[in-house]
Amino acid sequence: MRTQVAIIGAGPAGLLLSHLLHLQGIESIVLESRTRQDIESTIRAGVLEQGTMDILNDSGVGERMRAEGALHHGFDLAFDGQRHRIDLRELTGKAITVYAQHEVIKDLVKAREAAGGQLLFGVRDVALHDTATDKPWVTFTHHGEPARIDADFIAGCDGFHGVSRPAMPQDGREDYQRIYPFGWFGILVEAPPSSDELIYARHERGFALVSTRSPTVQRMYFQCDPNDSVDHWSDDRIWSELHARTEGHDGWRLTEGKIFQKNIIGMRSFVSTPMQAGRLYLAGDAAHIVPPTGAKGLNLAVSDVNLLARGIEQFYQQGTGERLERYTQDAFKRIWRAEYFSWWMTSMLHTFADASSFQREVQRAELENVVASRAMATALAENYVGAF
Ligand code: RFL
Ligand code: PHB
Repeated sequence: MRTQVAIIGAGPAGLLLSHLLHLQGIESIVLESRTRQDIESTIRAGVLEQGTMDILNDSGVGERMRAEGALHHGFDLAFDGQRHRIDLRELTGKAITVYAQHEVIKDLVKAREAAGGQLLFGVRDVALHDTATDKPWVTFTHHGEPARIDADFIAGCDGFHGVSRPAMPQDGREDYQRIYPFGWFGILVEAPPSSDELIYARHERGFALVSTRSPTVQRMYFQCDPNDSVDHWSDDRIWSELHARTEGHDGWRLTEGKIFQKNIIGMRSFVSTPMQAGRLYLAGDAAHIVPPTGAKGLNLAVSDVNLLARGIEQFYQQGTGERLERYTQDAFKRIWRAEYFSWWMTSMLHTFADASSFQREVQRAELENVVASRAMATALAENYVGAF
């Protein structure tokens, strides 16, 4: 097989890249190790920044998001028994949309299929070759048969555990990493929303987040031991923890419902540099990870591939690699802002077992500062909506 761009991974990064390239008349083939059913049902992110919505709308895949996504103009920060609203619209003129990542995936897969795009699911043994030359190629196994794609470019969109980053030359690579000493326990619940907007809560027992998926399905998280097991958490134990961490003095109560999914996720900040070598380019979680507190991961994947698509487009249409050459440099501006913001939100809202009493008081004072100072609240809001 031969194509212009071989894309490894059908997450939001790989699928959107393939879609954006197609709109410019550039061919690609997407290789995905999981099944279509699997990628269309894995529960992950939920918050889309304005810039992400704009890219999905402008590229013609935003119809269902506009109809079914929920536009949120603010969220609450809860601590010391009080809730404080961060008014995103008033502070930034922007909003966010809550629309599940797997719904974005469904919309993109449908658009690629409608356009006759090639998505190969269930591939195995993907390996990258000659990425330092202008004739890179990929080998893999599909339906038990060995296969090969020759391409002009390879886009590594295969997430944190993929094969693309390890295939980058190790000389001159630098990785930046912070692993947090806690995880998030996530649940999906059949219930009406408890709140019109998201609630980020800091409590002595640990962080909690009340989010939503639809009028009938809610998403909630609470800070936990990353090595804990969901089997240790009965529904009753989960509810008592969530009630304790989110409810305060104003009479607001969390609505319970049937818990139909439980999972624990680890938390890390990670950046691998450079994001390109020869004809291999990394995008999304393959190159960087943020803890979910700032809701930035999916949005960064989208902004990476938007840059990469424009670079590849310039290469074919104007015959210059100038944008591609500065891809890492351009992408890094947003990436490090988002890394900073996600680290900051995580540090401000979680409890750290080894924190001294001094550190705990300073952390509380920081939250008070954020809600008392319009300047601080504006900085938080600008980062949250991605106005940078
Ligand atoms: P993905 O989504 O991991 O997709 C990579 C794809 O590559 C495939 N793959 C391979 N295919 C072929 N061969 C191989 N060797 C392969 N190895 C892997 C995988 O099967 C997969 O389909 O990466 P991508 O596209 O870069 O997208 C990144 C986002 O998925 C991620 O950043 C977000 O989900 C992070 N995130 C959030 N981001 C937000 O912007 N807003 C949020 O509200 C938000 N909440 C979250 C989150 C992530 C979470 N988890 C589970 C870590 C909440 C949670 C709980
Ligand atoms: C989610 O709804 O999954 C979600 C929302 C906000 C976050 C992280 C995850 O910061």
